[in-house]
Amino acid sequence: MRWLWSNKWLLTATILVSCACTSPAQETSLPVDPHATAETIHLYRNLKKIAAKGFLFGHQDDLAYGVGWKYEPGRSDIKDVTDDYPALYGWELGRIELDHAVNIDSVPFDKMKAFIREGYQRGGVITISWHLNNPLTGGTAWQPAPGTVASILPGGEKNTLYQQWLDKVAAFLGDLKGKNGEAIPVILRLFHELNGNWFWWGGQHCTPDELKQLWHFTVSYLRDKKGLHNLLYAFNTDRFATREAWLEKYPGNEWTDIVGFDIYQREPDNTAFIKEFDHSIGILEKIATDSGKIPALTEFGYNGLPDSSWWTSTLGKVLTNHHLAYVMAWRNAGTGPAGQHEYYVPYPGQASAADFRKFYGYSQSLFQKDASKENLYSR
Ligand code: BMA
Repeated sequence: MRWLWSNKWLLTATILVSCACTSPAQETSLPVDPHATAETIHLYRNLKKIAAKGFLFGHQDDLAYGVGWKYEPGRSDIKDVTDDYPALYGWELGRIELDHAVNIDSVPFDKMKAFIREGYQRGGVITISWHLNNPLTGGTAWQPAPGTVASILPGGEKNTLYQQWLDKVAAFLGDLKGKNGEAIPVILRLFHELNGNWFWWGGQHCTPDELKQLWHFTVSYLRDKKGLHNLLYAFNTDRFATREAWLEKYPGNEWTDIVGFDIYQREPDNTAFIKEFDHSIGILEKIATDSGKIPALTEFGYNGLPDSSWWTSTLGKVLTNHHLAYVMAWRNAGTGPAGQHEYYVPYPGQASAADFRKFYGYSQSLFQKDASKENLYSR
C-alpha cells in the first residue's frame, strides 16, 4: 500500500515536473494537413516559433547557379560572400507540367531534386513555386486569357488537364526523400502574387471566389487524392496597401499555413521603400497573429543591388523591427548590360558584399549554421 502510494506520488511529481517544462506556450497546432508527417509538423511549429528569434534567410536557385557560374558542386553566391549557406532554398517547377527535363529557368529537375536533398540534409528549409503555363491557351504563366481559372475548376473543360499537371507536380514532391526515407517537407507557394495582373491566375483575370475554389481544389487534390503529407501551403500576394486588399482572395485559415507577400525595390528612393515595406509587414504580422499563421516575406529584391549599403540601411532596418519567420531573395540569374542583369544577393566583389556580411552578422538574420542548430525538423 505504502509502495503504491509513493509510486503514485512519484507519478504525480513527474507529471508536475514535465508540465512545468512544457510551458503553456508549447506549440501544439496542426498545419492544413492534419496527417502531415512528423517532420512537416515539427517544421510548421518551429517556423511559428522562430520569428521570436529572427528570420531565416532564403535564396531562390541558390545551389544551382549564381553570377558567372552554373552547377559547381557546393557553390552558392551567398556562401562565397559569407562562408555560410542560406537557411531556406527556393525552387521552381514551371515546365514540369509539360514533361520537360529542365524548368523554366533551365534547371534540370533531376539536379533540382539533388539540391533539395542537399539543403534539407544540412537542416535548411525548402520552398517551391510554380509558374505553370496557361492551361486554357497553352501560353505562358504571363499570358492571361479570360476564363482560364474557371476552365480548370471541376466541371471546366480543362479540369482533367489540370489534374494531369498536378499529378506531375505530385510525383516530383512525393519523390523527395531524406536519408532515412522520410518525405522532405516542402513549403508549396501556389498562385503567388495573385493580386497583380501579370499571371493568368491574378488580378482581374478571375473572381475572388474562383481563385478560392481553385486553391481549395488544388490543396485537396494534393493532400487527399495524391496523399502527399509533406506539404505546408503558402499564400502570398505581391505588394499591397491595405489589410482588405491582402485578404481579398485569401482561401481561409483552414487552407493556408503561411501568409506572405512579395516586394521589390524598383526606385532609388530608399525612404519611400522603407515606408511601404514597413507598413506592409505590419499589416501582414497582424493578419498572421489574428489567424495563427506564419508570416513570411516570400520574395524580395533590389535588382542589381546598386546601393552598397542597402542590406543594413534599408532591408535590415525594417526586418529587425519585425518578426517574420523567413525572407527569400529572388534568383541570381546573372549580370549583363543595364536592364538585362538579374541578381538579388551579392557575389564576391559586388558593391553591396561588405554590407551583406554586416547584415549576416545580425543576431536576427538566420543562415544555415543557425538553422542547423535549430533542428527545425524535430521537436
Ligand atoms: C521571374 C524572373 C524570370 C524567371 C521567372 C520564373 O521573376 O526571374 O527570369 O524566369 O521569375 O522563375
